[in-house]
Amino acid sequence: MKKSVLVIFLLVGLVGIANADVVSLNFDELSDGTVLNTQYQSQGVVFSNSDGNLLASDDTPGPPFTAHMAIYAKYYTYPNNNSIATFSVPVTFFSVVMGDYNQDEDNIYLEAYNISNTLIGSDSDLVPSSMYGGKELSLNTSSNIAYVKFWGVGYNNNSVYFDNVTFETNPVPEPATMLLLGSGLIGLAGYGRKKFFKK
Ligand SMILES: [Ca+2]
Ligand SMILES: [Ca+2]
Ligand SMILES: [Ca+2]
Repeated sequence: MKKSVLVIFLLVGLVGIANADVVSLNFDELSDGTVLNTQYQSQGVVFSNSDGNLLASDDTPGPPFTAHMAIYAKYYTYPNNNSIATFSVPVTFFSVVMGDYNQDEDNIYLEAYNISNTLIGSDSDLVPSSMYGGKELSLNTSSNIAYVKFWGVGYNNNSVYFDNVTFETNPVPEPATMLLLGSGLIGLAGYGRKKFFKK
């Protein structure tokens, strides 16, 4: 019996692995000043910002940032704004690194919303004033994320940079795989019953 349970878990695991798709963006391939809003549309995400375009920057505050990273165009004049990532694929995991060059404490926030604009996940942290670089925020959701908002609140120019965006698409088992899994389970049930009657 224990063996069959193990096999079922293995099968379920394989279905998940076969269909999960992880996208990681580090913006390193973009040249300084590139508008990155629609650069990754074919991978299922479009970026925007409540204050205009997002640009690739070759600044390097510190790890885990790597040049290039993202910055919003008018950060000197309007610090407290939202960056938004909107998905055209079913996403259930998202992470992003946010931070800047020391100077100020930065409270960083991440929120995920579904298609009905309902909050379905969030994360937050504090980037200390002594820190050159950033921290990672992440969230997992049980339903699909339509878009995420992320922003910082700080004393000086805010947490203007973000980098290392990762998102995972919801593993949706394909009909063929489900059929295979179903027949496997029926087979296992038969095997288990045979073994039981032998005893
Ligand atoms: Ca980077
Ligand atoms: Ca800071
Ligand atoms: Ca700051």
